[in-house]
Amino acid sequence: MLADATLWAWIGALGMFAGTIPSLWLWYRRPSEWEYYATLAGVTGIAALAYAVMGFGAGNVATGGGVLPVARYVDWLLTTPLLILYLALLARPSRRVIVALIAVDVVVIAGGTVAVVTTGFVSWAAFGVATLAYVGLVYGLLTVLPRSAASQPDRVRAVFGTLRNITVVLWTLYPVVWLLAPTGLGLLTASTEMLVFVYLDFVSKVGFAIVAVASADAIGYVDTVDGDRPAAVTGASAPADD
Ligand code: RET
Repeated sequence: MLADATLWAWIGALGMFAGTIPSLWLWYRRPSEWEYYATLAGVTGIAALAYAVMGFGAGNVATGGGVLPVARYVDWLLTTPLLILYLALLARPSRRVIVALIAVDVVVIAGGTVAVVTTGFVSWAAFGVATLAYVGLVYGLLTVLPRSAASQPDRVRAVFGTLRNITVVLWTLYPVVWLLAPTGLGLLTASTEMLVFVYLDFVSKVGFAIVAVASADAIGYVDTVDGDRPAAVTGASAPADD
């Protein structure tokens, strides 16, 4: 069982590493659009590291509620905000909206973490809080971000729509897998859970990055909120600049 989970982790690490190369390449070729490619490279690069840690069998912490794969939850905590940030770099909402979406996302992942390390009522309550936060996040992705994206040119709106849909559909499978896995109802084994999460992570990160890179022409059309020069030129107006 453990050997299987380790194998899947290494497959994940290799896949994520390979999936980082196109973003690094564009970062190098188009330095003026660096925030976009750095965000994408961060998503897959962090995941490659996290899977390598899991491949070495490190980072599993035994807790009262069960084993917490720290690398996985740290990965999610860092990369899900980056994926949201990429959507925001296309839709260009206000900074407040970006902060709110990322804050809600952190509640989702933190709630999931608490649910893993606790048992009984506390665990299910944490799962409930995380799920409610997730519903709020989906609302933001389906209604708030598109309102900002509406003022973007057609090409930007189309790419935003595709990436946003990939995100909403795939992310929604995570709590389902979590529920079926040993963390929830225990209908899946730990190695099947690992396999399914590697697959989901791969499509939601590398799939996202490949669609983003293949549609990178759209970046040239993005209108920033507080000015009509590209963020890479004004610097100050770019949400990624903190
Ligand atoms: C948990 C359990 C608690 C309830 C919910 C969850 C949602 C997790 C999500 C994770 C997404 C991860 C991604 C990783 C890599 O790209 C924490 C499983 C709602 C949405 C996209």
